[in-house]
Amino acid sequence: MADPKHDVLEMLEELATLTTLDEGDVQSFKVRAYETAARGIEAHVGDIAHLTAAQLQKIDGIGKSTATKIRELLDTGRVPKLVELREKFPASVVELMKIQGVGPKAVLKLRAELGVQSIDDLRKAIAEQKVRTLKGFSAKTEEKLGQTLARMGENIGRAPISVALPLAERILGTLRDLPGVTFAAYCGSLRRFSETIGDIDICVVAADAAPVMDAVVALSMVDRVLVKGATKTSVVTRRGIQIDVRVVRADQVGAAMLYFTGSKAHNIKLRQRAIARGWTLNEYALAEAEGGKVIASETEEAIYQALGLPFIPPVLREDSGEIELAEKGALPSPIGPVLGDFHVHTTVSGDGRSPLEDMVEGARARGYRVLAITDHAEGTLSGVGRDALLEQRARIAALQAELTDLTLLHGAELNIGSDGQLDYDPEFRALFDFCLASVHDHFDLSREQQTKRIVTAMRDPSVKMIGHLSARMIGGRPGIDLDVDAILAAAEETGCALEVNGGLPRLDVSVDVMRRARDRKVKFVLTSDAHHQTELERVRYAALNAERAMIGPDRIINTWSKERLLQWARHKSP
Ligand code: DGT
Ligand code: CA
Ligand code: CA
Ligand code: ZN
Repeated sequence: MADPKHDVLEMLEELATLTTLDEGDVQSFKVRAYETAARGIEAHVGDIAHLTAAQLQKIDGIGKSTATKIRELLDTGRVPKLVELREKFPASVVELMKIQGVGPKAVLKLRAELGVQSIDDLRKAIAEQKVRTLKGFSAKTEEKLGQTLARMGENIGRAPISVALPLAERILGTLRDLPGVTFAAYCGSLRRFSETIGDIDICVVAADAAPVMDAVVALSMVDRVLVKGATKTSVVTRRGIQIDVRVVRADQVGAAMLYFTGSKAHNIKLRQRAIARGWTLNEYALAEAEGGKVIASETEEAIYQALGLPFIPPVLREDSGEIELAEKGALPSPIGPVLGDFHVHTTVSGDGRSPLEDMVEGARARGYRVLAITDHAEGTLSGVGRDALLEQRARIAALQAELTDLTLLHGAELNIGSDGQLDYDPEFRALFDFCLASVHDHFDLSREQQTKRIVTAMRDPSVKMIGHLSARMIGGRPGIDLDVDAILAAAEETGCALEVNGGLPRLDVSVDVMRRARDRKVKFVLTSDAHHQTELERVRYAALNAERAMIGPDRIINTWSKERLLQWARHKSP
């Protein structure tokens, strides 16, 4: 097993989902138990593979029956309870729970009374107006469901990047461990860092392709095999995600990665450049059209260079002007080192999972110069009262006394109320070094109200940054309705920055909003919104997203000098 901890977490998550269905209740005691156990495992430092069931039970949140299941998974790879639940609830039924507003009770009812076994079945049932005949449903709820399905539209069947990326990394871990494998990487939309992923494409270089193909079909998450060929295998996971793995030759891996990274539109433009030079470009090589002499194939850089272009980062390969910019040598500069994080939680927030000391240690390990501790303020469900915050301030001051290079800022993530009101009072807020403010509720207000509440928060002197502007969850909740231009104008006018949240379910602000801000003097901050020490690394996802939107380092506050950074944190001005 490549990463036992990851496998255990995945099992607990699957057990929680399936048990939700089995019990018909999201709040069921058993579901909670799996979720608590997952948090315990996640927070556990050190190897879990060698722990006995009794030792596992000593980890916070793990009871006897969960400990037994973990051992079953680690020892035999087969957990009878999981097998039983999977038989009861096939993947297509579980998928119904992804629809917003459809809970376990509704899934069970739709299945028992209308025989709905998949999203397609549900579409049909809605079209035939059968759903409204069920007890607890009405014509109105049926219509709403139809609208939700329509809105999910082409994203249905696509996996959010928060699911696809960890899955892909896990598969790569397994493949890289195989003897004879010298290279394994994902390409496709995942490498371009798209928000949703149709399927996961992986390229592998190996001495012998057969063991790689065998390993792919033997992956623990595989539900069914679509194709198993000599060099290409496609499988579908139990969560319905397709994975295409191709074994390619070492001297052709550049051409393969370029081709399978896409996008298709980017590839077509490149191929046109090749043709104009009397060459061909495919997944094997850039070569002369006549005679087939290879010009470049081993690296992407060599192929771009032969085509008269600098290397184009994968996140830009959408044919949205990147080739033209590359040709002129005008691609935006890469985003330089990040000097610090401005959105970080600790165990003082109800939902934080690492103590202050660990978060500070994590920041130090990353070489940060600045770290703002921003636990949830009292207006949020998991928020903190004044006394606890003052106590935290004293702890931060004590830690600061031991630090030389790293400056700690004490802050809070304020909640933006429905009218733009903020937590505490202006005097108390003025005592913070740095506050961000974010929307955590009232998602259904009108565009006008949503815009107004955020602009009101931006104008408050204590608010230096708006956190996760739209409050969306990719693959889950849609963002709030906003007049983006009005928000951008207010950001320009007030100097209030917009957060580029690197949490994968959020990635908020979106690339789309950043693109619309390109011609304005809006400032951005890359953050991790870490609730655990290990999540500090998510700041790199924020950087990738800023890169996708072609936002240069001059607009990203936490790549500036430390002096300038602190000045902004205190006064909202550069
Ligand atoms: P997805 O999977 O829908 O999120 O998006 P992609 O971009 O990963 O698309 P996919 O998996 O169908 O194909 C992977 C890459 O392979 C794609 O980005 C470009 C390349 N590719 C696939 N089919 C074609 C094709 O017909 N022509 C060209 N030029 N490239 C193709
Ligand atoms: Ca793909
Ligand atoms: Ca594919
Ligand atoms: Zn937060």
